[in-house]
Amino acid sequence: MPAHKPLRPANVLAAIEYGEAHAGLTPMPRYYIANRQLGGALREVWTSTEPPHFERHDDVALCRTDTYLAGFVQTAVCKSSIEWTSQMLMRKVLRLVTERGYSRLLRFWNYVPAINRAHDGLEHYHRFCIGRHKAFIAHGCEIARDAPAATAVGHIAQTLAIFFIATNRPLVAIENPRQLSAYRYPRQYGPRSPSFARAVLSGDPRKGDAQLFLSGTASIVGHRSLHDNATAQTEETLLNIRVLIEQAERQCGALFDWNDAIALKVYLRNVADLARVKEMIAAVLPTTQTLFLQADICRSELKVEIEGVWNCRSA
Ligand code: 3EB
Repeated sequence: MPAHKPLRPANVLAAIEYGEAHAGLTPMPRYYIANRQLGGALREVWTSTEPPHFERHDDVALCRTDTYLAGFVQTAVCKSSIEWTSQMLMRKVLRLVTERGYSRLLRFWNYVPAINRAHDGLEHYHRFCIGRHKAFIAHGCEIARDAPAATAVGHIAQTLAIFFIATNRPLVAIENPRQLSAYRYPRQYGPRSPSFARAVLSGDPRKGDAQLFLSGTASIVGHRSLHDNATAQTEETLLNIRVLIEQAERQCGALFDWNDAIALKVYLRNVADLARVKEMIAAVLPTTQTLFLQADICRSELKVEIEGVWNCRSA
């Protein structure tokens, strides 16, 4: 939401600021990601109808409600330790959410330093994927059932930063029929496949109270990246998103209106693509708050990635 809008602090779980922290004495937990916000001054604000309680566990900042546990943690990594650090940090988060009774993984954002750079012949992103996968397996996760919706993009700071939301309510994982599930990607994309679901539904669609959390979605069909320019990639990505939402409707007996997007976040590799991509998104979702962020995307040929949260319609 725009930084100038008044907030009801009692219901704010977390506010995430990008680029530079906004001035102001807002009494809420603020997290900070150094990646530049493009053409706007929005902050990402997570709210709940339930009152939040704030805690710390070591270096993990936590906010819990009756239903959700959200948290933020970051740690310095050197290039030879990305795999190990990812595994340790992820294990810590998984243990923590389970110990507190919020064992269902809803949404993870992973900011990986120098994500496209390689160390000893293996890209940092692939090292992150190995560490994450080991942590999920060690925790007893069945990837196809338990993996959260996620985003993994480049962090311009030298830390691995993870923001997560877990819950004690059942979740439904949704896959995209146009895309091979990421956890089934062939080995050409790295020794361990990325552990995430294309989308996760939280809540009860029959009561008209449910939200669909879309993972970062890119111009991938099957397992291949398509198109070399941001315009065509955005077109393909929007189609992927439409198909994914339709799949969620079929699978969950839920109804989603395309225009009920609560918020979108768009990651752009190249600032030069901002105007065109912004225009394309405004053309299809004119009233949705959209935050544009400069970020490297996990495959070096990808120029754009889009994520969002959709509200379910009452039946
Ligand atoms: C893709 O579909 C694009 O590794 O957590 C998107 C969302 C992507 C999440 C992750 C990766 C991740 O494979 C990349």
